[in-house]
Amino acid sequence: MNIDEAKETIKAVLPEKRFVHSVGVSQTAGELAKKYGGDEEKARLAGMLHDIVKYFSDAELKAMILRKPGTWSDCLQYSDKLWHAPAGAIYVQEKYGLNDADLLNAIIYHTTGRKHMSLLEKIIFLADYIEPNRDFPGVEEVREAAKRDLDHAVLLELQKTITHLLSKQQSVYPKTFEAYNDLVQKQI
Ligand code: DGI
Ligand code: FE
Ligand code: FE
Ligand code: FE
Repeated sequence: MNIDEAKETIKAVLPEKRFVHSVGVSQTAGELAKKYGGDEEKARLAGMLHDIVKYFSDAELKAMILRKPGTWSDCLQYSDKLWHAPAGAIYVQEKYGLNDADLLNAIIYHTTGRKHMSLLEKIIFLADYIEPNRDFPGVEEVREAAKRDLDHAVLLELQKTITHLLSKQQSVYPKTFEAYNDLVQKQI
């Protein structure tokens, strides 16, 4: 599947606003890949597809995750907002035969992050947060950091996300904490 095919596919299944977000993530991911020495094509494709099952029902997402158990399956014990990420990877693998492990992991972990993220995983995690259509408190700070230091930008995103979840007394998926701890220990 190439980027144009991916774009057509998501245009058909996503509402306009989510389609525009996905195109923004694709473009931002391509720019980050160029800047940080990643595979631009793969970054753009992963960005385009990352939210492909966002509007599937919780029952469908849960069934997909149960059908293909893995390290991501524990997300079923946490917020249902996490489910579209691993389910999206399962979907593009089964429906479109995409088998690149790094691309699939970038989709699986685009919402939560995890420790020891690959370059592509960091790029998609960050692009999802800072693409041009995003507008929430603190996003500009992360955009600025992304121009200078990828790890620092990912760490800032994790810090802001965790803080936001705590402020609303919501659960935090353990892999999100692990991602934070992994990167905070690398900062001087
Ligand atoms: O699908 P998007 O809206 O583009 O963005 P996303 O896939 O990053 O979803 C983010 C949502 O997930 C946001 O509303 C916060 C929520 N969320 C719930 N629990 C957790 C969580 N995000 C993280 N990183 N960790 C959690 O434990
Ligand atoms: Fe998402
Ligand atoms: Fe995100
Ligand atoms: Fe997204």
